[in-house]
Amino acid sequence: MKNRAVRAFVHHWASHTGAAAVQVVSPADEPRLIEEALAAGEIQEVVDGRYYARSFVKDTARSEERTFVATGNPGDRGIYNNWVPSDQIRPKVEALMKGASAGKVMYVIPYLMANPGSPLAKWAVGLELTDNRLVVLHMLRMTRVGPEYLDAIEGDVFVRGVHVTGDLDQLNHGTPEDTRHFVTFADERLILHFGSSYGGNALLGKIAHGLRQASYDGYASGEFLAEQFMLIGIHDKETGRTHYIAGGFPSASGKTNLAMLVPPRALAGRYEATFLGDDITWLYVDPADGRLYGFNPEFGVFGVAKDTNEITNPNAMKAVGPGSGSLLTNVAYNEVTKQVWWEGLTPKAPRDVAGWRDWKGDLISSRPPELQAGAPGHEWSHPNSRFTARLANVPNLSEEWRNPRGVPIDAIIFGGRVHDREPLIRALPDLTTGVYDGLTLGTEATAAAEGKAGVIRYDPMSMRPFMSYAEGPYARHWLDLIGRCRKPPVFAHVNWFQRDNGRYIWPGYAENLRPLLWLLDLAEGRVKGVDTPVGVLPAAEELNLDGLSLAPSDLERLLSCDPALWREEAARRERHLAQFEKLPEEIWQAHRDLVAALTREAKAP
Ligand code: SPV
Ligand code: MN
Repeated sequence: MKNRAVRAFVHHWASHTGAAAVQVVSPADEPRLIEEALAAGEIQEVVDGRYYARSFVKDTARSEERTFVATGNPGDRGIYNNWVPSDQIRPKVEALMKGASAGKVMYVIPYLMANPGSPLAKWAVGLELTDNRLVVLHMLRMTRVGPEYLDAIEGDVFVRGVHVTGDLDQLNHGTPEDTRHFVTFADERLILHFGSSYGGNALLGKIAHGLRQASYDGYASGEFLAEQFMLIGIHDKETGRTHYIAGGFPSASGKTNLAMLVPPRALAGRYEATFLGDDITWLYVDPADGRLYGFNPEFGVFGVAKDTNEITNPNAMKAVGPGSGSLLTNVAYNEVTKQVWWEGLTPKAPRDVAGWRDWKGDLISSRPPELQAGAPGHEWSHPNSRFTARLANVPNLSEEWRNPRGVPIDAIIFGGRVHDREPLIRALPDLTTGVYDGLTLGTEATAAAEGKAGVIRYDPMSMRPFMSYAEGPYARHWLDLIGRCRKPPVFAHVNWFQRDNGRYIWPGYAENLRPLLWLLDLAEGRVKGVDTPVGVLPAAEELNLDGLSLAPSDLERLLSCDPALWREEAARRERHLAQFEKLPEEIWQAHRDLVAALTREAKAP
């Protein structure tokens, strides 16, 4: 590596962490690293060129409580970003990292979170140092890796990341003495993560750089947004046109399934859905045409395995299929047949349990017979088990995925899990109501997550765990940036999760294409919809339901809004928004407009 700042950074941290050796990684190292990881027992072979890994049992997901944003400016403190002053936390993390990689190789991973030539490329250059070979194998799938990306820059404009695994058994997980620290020093463009080897805790390009650092950079420069959004193209073979939709949904609520969807059979003759991204979108306005452009800064998919199957996500099944080189983490593994299984892959776990081990590595055959088929709390796979696949293996990958400019965004949608109040889709009249809607995005706690089942957890723009600066300025930046568009995207809120006594009313998955087509029709004036206090809803006959049988009463439920439930929600929103300092007046006005419309509805005869 030629860049002086890069060399100085590597020398400093190799010495600080006590690493025994330093290796610069490029994609050509993949076969050797795979051989080494197999020999070391860090991964095992899955039939036809795929690999399996188990994490430490207490290290299976991001830890929001142990994730911090640190800067020198107290004005960056928000409600959700866990802000701490840099000078307070930096010595603690450095002390924890001191000597903690002794005897290990420090891998140097130069990467780019964009296509080369992207207008945002300068914000996309990063360097991750890690003492974990499995993290390198993940990074080789999730990011564009290569020394050339750093050799190409002059000076020191790159994100510096250091990942030290730590002694995973000695970190006091979940106790007051928990020593895990995942810190983004956003105003220094420095990321220090200690105490995990899993997902976003360890792959620093993904959410530490791709979301936390990048959203801070986008705000500080005034140039762009970085959001936890999926990105999909919808191609109409009749008109020859393709529209692009970006969408924010809280973690693990179906972004990957939506982005990879295969149109239902009755619509497949006319429409094609193409994949651009399933988790992160960077957005900017091109002054040349005044449009919002977006691209996926990632190179791979780190998708939830649970419930992924041929019906929910056939494209994901191909992306992780034979010959894909994918990694599977914390699913169940059969060491005899070298197969993998996870809950929801098939309706029932394999009947012949010979050779099968659960995600913790325990033999299924050693369980009491009544638990061998799995049971709540005794699943074969972990609920946050994941597959790591390269974008190039996704069958419906858009041809535009290599376009450095990205794609023009026609619509932005938000969606959470809400069982009764949110209709299937409601279009929002303008940017301000769109931003207001994003800030009040909520999802119901499931039994597995914190909070009481059914209670709304607000997740502004689906960025709650990734916020790097305060919510008020965040809203302002959204209004200002998209406000520069001469042709701004349309906004809508979607909900696939309405229930009637526990039964999902909408079939979801591939059928989710239908409300999106309606939104595009609305944007182009082909349909009018029905005005309601919460936005424009489809008239029943406007939704293309070819090939789908839906009871008329279900359709009515899906396309209506209950003002009484919405008035309760408006009161909750008021408390939610009141937490945010410097919230733009336009957002409060949008809130008051909603309340006034709901009140008028209540008074109407
Ligand atoms: C998420 O939790 O939203 C993810 C997975 O995308 S991780 O990268 O682990 O954060
Ligand atoms: Mn995510």
